Amino acid sequence: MAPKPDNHSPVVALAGGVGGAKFAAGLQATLPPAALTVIVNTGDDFEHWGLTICPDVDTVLYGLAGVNNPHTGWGRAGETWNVLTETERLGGEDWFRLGDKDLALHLLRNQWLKAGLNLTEGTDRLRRKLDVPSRILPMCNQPVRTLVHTDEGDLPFQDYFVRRRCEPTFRGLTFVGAAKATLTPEVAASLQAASQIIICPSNPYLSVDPILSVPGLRQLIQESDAPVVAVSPIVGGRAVKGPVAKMMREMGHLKHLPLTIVEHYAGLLDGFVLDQQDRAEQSQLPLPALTTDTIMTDLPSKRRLAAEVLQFGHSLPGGNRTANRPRHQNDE
Ligand code: FO1
Repeated sequence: MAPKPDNHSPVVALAGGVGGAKFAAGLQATLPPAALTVIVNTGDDFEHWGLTICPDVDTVLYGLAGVNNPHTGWGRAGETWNVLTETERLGGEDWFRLGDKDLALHLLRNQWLKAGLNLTEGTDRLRRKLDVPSRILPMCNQPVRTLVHTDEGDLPFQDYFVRRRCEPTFRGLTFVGAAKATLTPEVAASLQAASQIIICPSNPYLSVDPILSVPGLRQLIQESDAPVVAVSPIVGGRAVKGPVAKMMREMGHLKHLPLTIVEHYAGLLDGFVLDQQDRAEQSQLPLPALTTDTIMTDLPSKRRLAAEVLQFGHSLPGGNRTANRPRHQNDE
């Protein structure tokens, strides 16, 4: 039986950007202080204005610090845009909107990275400065960059997502650099000590797969005694936010999207949480499922969902996943 959550046996969440950050905020508000560790996608990271930008790490950081922009989901609340406006006036690139407060964080992190801190250390410094009680762990310290294959050719992730607004038809992904990435001691230790592992309602292809592409990470989840639960990012056959449903359609998945996601995570899950609007899909699922309201509009709804998912996870035996274990490239 996996241990109960405390500072030594954390609940570990795998998260991408906005959906992951919202759910992680609910977990943080529900669990004892420091009982949550969030492993975050860095496949969206890129270099812009000479700075390393870590959108998902920062979205989780700002969300857990309660300083995020509630309208966009990314960036800071109460942001100003002086640098961006002036950059635009001088003919610089303005398609990726970095606000003044956000930029301050980037300048500082860049200094630390240049001085020799790794991304895990830099992120930990930032979360302490923002009084975040949870640990935020980048999935790895080496650069892994998501490359999106589209009908218009290959696009770096932010070009596809922000500059092109996910318009090109999706054909597939490569996580460039993943094969050379190494598991950090912090990520490995947190997964080994986890009382429960939760895959947040993030895009399985864009946000979670890069995390699972870090060599050894998938195997640690498969070997864990802790129950592993994924929360669906689909509500009523559509994405709550972002392009997941569009991408699934472009891959030929036209219906039964919750089942498609469960199959995508085959061999990893003990349980699945789907939205009440997709209730009809539950009977198709080959594993225990919880059907509930997964829409998170405010802190009480985030907290309610988090509490339900935690309770569901702890009702599951865990560590019983070998029967439906798939053959993955990095499996023996
Ligand atoms: N998303 C946008 O759609 N437009 C932006 O201009 C933009 C700027 C931005 C700046 C900092 C940051 O941390 C995130 C930002 N995002 C922006 C969000 C982000 O690029 C994506 O939502 C994620 O990469 C997908 O999870």
